[in-house]
Amino acid sequence: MPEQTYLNWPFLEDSHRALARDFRAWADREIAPLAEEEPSDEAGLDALARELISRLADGGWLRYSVPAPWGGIHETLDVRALCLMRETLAQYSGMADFSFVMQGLGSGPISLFGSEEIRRKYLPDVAAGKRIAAFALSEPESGSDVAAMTANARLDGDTYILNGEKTLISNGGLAHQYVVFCRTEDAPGAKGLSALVVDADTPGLACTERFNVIAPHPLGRIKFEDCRVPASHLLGNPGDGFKIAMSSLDVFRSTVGAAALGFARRAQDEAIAQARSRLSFGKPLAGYQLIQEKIADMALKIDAAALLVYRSAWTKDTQGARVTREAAMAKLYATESAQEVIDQAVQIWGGMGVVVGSTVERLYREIRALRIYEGTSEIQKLIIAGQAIAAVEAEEAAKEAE
Ligand code: COS
Repeated sequence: MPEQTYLNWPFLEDSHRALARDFRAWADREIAPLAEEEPSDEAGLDALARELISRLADGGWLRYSVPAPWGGIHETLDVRALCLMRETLAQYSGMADFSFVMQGLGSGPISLFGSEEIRRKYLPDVAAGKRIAAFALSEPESGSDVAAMTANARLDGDTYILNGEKTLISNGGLAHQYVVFCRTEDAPGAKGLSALVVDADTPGLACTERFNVIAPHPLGRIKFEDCRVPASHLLGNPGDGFKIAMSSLDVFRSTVGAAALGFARRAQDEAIAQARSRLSFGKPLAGYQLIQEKIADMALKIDAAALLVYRSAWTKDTQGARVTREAAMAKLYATESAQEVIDQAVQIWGGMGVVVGSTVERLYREIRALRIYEGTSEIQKLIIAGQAIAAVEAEEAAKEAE
């Protein structure tokens, strides 16, 4: 079991400590037996995702994905709980982490901006695992540059007519509903976007491709051809789409860092176990200073990442405001450093570390996408720099105004 002293940090409350303990005990029973499963075909992946969602729902854990009035545990999404749970699941299985978080991210815009009617219609079923959720933002020609999207919806009476394409959508082809970001207004760039909840069985909606990625997860391309979506499925106001997307990412980006942290902790455990048991030149690897240096680097990076992740989650939970900067730092550092930690774990495992099916080999593939999705590392750097410069400019402007 990985080192647990971080659970005593002041960012967490006793309820979080209890959650971490109970959830780990549950995951040990219910998720560990599925951890080695890595189907690469569509049917196998979908079956595994459904099984994981059903187990998480039966355990009551998906209730952390939505707010209390609509089937959830907490009044608002509790980012520290989400982080602890992703961190734990990632230590067992990347797919379990994926299936868990997509219920939250896929329904996050509904939790944050949905009308009472829309929340009541979708969220309790998401919390019960009866509906699978998806977040449809990226397009073939618009990933980092969200404002460049071309999917569009035009109002016709009391329905929107939606056209366009979304790609690399998690749960694409498996989900029961998609939060689709699209252009509805004449306003340029970010100001013209809106968010609509679209049922998967809407005529004109089709999953046209499934992607085979290095760490298999259900990912699809979704096409919308004259899909009629009730106007009541609009989240927030027309033109709020960009803010809805960014506010959702403000909640979930810290949790990406937490998942990376889980992969890194598992890699460190695997590395230490190997370093202690593997003999080389007559003594365990752990007796060599070059190996000790790697283990020290791992421990340092893991603690630094955990500090950034739980600082960001705590800030969001206790201050409620935008945590764009904190979340960007947490995601950037935790994912980049986890990649380095896992790479060193593979190095300590030597040849066995690159044999397909070994735990460190799986982690090596699992971590890679986290440096890309929900904002690439490069985008996180732009956000951090932008905020640092803006803070100095704001201070100067305040001084001038005095
Ligand atoms: N919460 C609420 N509002 C936000 C926000 C947030 N976190 N971030 C930005 N906004 C608002 C801004 O306040 C601004 O509103 P006003 O025009 O009313 O002032 C508006 O949104 C535009 O913001 P900004 O000018 O900062 O946007 P930019 O176009 O400069 O930059 C980046 C946006 C590049 C940072 C953004 O597009 C981004 O994060 N891209 C990555 C997207 C991503 O994660 N893609 C992966 C798909 S999900 S797997």
